[in-house]
Amino acid sequence: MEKKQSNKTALRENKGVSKQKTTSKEAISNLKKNRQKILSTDELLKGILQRNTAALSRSITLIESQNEAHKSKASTLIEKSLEHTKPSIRIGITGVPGVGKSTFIEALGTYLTKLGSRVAVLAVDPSSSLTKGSVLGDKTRMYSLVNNPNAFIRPSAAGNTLGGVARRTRETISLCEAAAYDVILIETVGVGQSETAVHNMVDFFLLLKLPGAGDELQGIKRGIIELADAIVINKADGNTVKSAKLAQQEFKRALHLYPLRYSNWTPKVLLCSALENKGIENCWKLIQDYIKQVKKEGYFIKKRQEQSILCLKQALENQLKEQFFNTPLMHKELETQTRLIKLNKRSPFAAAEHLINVYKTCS
Ligand SMILES: Nc1nc2c(ncn2[C@@H]2O[C@H](COP(=O)(O)OP(=O)(O)OP(=O)(O)O)[C@@H](O)[C@H]2O)c(=O)[nH]1
Ligand SMILES: [Mg+2]
Repeated sequence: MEKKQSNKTALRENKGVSKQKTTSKEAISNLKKNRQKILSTDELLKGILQRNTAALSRSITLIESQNEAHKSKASTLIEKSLEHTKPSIRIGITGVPGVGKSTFIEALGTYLTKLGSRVAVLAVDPSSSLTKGSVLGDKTRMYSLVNNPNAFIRPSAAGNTLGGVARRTRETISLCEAAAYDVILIETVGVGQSETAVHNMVDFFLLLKLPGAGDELQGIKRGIIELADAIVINKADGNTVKSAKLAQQEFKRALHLYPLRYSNWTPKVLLCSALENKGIENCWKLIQDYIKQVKKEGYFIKKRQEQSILCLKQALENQLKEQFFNTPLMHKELETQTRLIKLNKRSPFAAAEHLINVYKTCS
C-alpha cells in the first residue's frame, strides 16, 4: 500500500494560488492611461504644491526635454511656480570622486528628515549625465534616503553642456522649493567647472576632503578653497582618525592665509565619518550657524539676488550666442571670415565687426 505523503516534506506540491479574479483589465488600462496622460501646467503645478513626487518628477522631465513645445510648457510652469516657492536652504557638496559625497548626503539627509525636514537631493555632473553613470551610483549609495518619504532624489540633469545642466538644476531647485522641500542638497564632482556652477546656485558650499592632506595641500585647487564655506574631512574613522586630525590642523592654518570674505564668515574645518554617521550633527550645526549669521547681516538674500542676476547674464550670453550662430547665413559668413583670417587677409577684430554687422542687418 502506498504510504500517504507527509505534509512536512519539501517534495510535496501544494495547489498553486490561482489568478486573482478581481484583476480587471479595465483597471490596468486606466492605470496605464493615467501614467501616459499628458498633464497641463496647472495640473502639474497643483501636484507639485500638493507635494506629489510623481508630479514633481514629471515636471523635471519636462524641464529636461529638448522638444520645443515642452520647452515653452516648462517655462510657463517655472514662471507659475515662482510665486509659490517656500523658504529653503540650498547646500552644495563637492569633492573628488570617491571622497564620500553621496554617503555624506545619505547621512545628512537622513538626519535632517529625522529632525522633521523634507530634503531634496540633486546632482550636477555633466560628464556622467551622458552615460547616466551617476544615476546608479547615487541611488545605490543612498539606499535609505531613496525609500524615505520625506526625501526626493533626482540624479544629474540630462544635457551635454555644463550651461544646460546648470540651467535645468536651477529650475529644478525652483520646483523643489514650490514643493516645499526645506533643504536642497546638490552633489557635484570636484573636477572641472561644475563646482563653480553649483557654487553660484547655493547658499552654503561644502568641500569634502580625504584625510592625509599633507602632500595634497600642495596640489590643492586654490579656487575651490576660496569657494568653500566649510571643509569637512570625511572618512575620519578606523586608523585614519589621526591623519584626519592632522589634515584638519593643516587646513585650518591654510585658511588663515585667505582674505576675509564678503559674507564675513570664516570657513571652518570639521571632521566626520559619513559611513559611521559621526560628525554629521556638527556639520548641520555649522551650516545653521552660517545661515543665522548671514541672514542677520542681510547677506543671505543679497547673495541669492546676486546669483539670480549672474544667472540672467549667463543666460543672455548663451542665448545671444546661440541665436548669433544659428542661421545658415551666419555659418557661411563665419566660414568665409575664418578662411580670410587663416590667409592673414583679415584681422580677427575686423572679422568680428563684419560678422556683427551682417547679423544686425539680417535680424
Ligand atoms: N571608511 C569610510 N568610507 C567611506 C566614508 N564615506 C564614504 N565611504 C566609502 O567611500 C566610497 C565612495 O563613496 P561615495 O559616497 O560614493 O563617494 P562620492 O564622492 O559620492 O563618489 P562619486 O559620486 O563617484 O564622485 C564608498 O565605498 C563608501 O562606502 C567614510 O566616512 N568612511
Ligand atoms: Mg556620488
